[in-house]
Amino acid sequence: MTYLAKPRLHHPSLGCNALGFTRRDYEGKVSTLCAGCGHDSISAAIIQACWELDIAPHRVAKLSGIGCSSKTPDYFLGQSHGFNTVHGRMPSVLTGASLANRDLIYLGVSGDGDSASIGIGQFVHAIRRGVDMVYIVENNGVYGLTKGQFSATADQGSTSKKGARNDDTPLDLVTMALQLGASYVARGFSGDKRQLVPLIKGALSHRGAAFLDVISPCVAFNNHPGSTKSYDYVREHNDAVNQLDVMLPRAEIAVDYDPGEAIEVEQHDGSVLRLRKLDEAYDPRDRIAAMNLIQQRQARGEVVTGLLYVDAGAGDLHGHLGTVEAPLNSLGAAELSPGAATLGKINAGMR
Ligand SMILES: Cc1ncc(C[n+]2csc(CCOP(=O)(O)OP(=O)(O)O)c2C)c(N)n1
Ligand code: SF4
Ligand SMILES: [Mg+2]
Repeated sequence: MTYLAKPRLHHPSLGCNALGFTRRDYEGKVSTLCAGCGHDSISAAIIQACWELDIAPHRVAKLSGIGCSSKTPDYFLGQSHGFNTVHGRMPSVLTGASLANRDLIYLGVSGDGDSASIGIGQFVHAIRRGVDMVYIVENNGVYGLTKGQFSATADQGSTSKKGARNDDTPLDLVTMALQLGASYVARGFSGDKRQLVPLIKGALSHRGAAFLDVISPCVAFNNHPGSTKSYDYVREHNDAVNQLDVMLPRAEIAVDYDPGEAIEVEQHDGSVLRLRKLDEAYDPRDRIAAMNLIQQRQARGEVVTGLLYVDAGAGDLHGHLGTVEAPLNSLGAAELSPGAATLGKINAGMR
């Protein structure tokens, strides 16, 4: 029933952002996912983050693969560019689009099946190349769309709805992203909007490969007592290392943190990430420490969340390749043709 359209009427009391848009202007079609699916909460957090950051919807390109998670770009940012790729192929299409037009903000949305199984090679290379993007995996530990088979992120010893045990070793996409050189790495939980919205805002303000793994329970197939991706399990085992707020260069934001030790990280665009430490010893600028902590806590069955790593000075694929600033479709013959004299020099150099 994806033909369902939301009423365009805006209540006059709805607040506007600096562009004059209400939150409704960032919504998409009515979701057709199961009621209570974590993925819908992530869509709501993306809407909130883009609205709060005053991002014009037409400046966003949202790309996805196949799965319930990959359907979600239809349910947010209805005025943005969108491309739904073949299963697991979102990262390469996003890479190509980003190279062709660096003016847009690239938001890749994927699932644990889409990224950790069929698309694992694509995930690895997009991260390793430092594509300037926000890459969100909506991680429920199962292939929701095809009725709940274990995915590669399902924990060893966790059980399916019918009681079958998963004996395979899980892939941890956060640890992989850290090892592959992602410059902004976070883990969130769809049931914690207060934590998730700032994590997405920080990622949208970041230049380089930003990766977010969001635990997102599948209420139809993976929300039972033997699951480690259920609402109950994640609430009980969630170990948040910090609380983030994003301060834009133009506006002071009131932060409702309790007093405590804080770290401030300034990003390329002048925005400041303010992190209040919940784990006093944790420094999100130390990649190795992040990998160690995740492994230690994982061995204890805990789910570490928060902004796990950030390198605000990291480069991106455009910097590595020295690409032009202008979108390729705006270049004319004068920029594209080197001219007879230059061609002559190149040819002479090869003789
Ligand atoms: C090439 C190909 N192989 C297999 C499928 C079947 N298929 C559709 S979605 C999916 C997995 C989706 O799992 P995930 O990415 O975790 O998304 P979720 O539905 O859990 O959000 C599979 C295997 C397909 N559509 N295309
Ligand atoms: S099957 Fe699972 S992942 Fe898919 S919409 Fe339903 S609850 Fe969400
Ligand atoms: Mg899944």
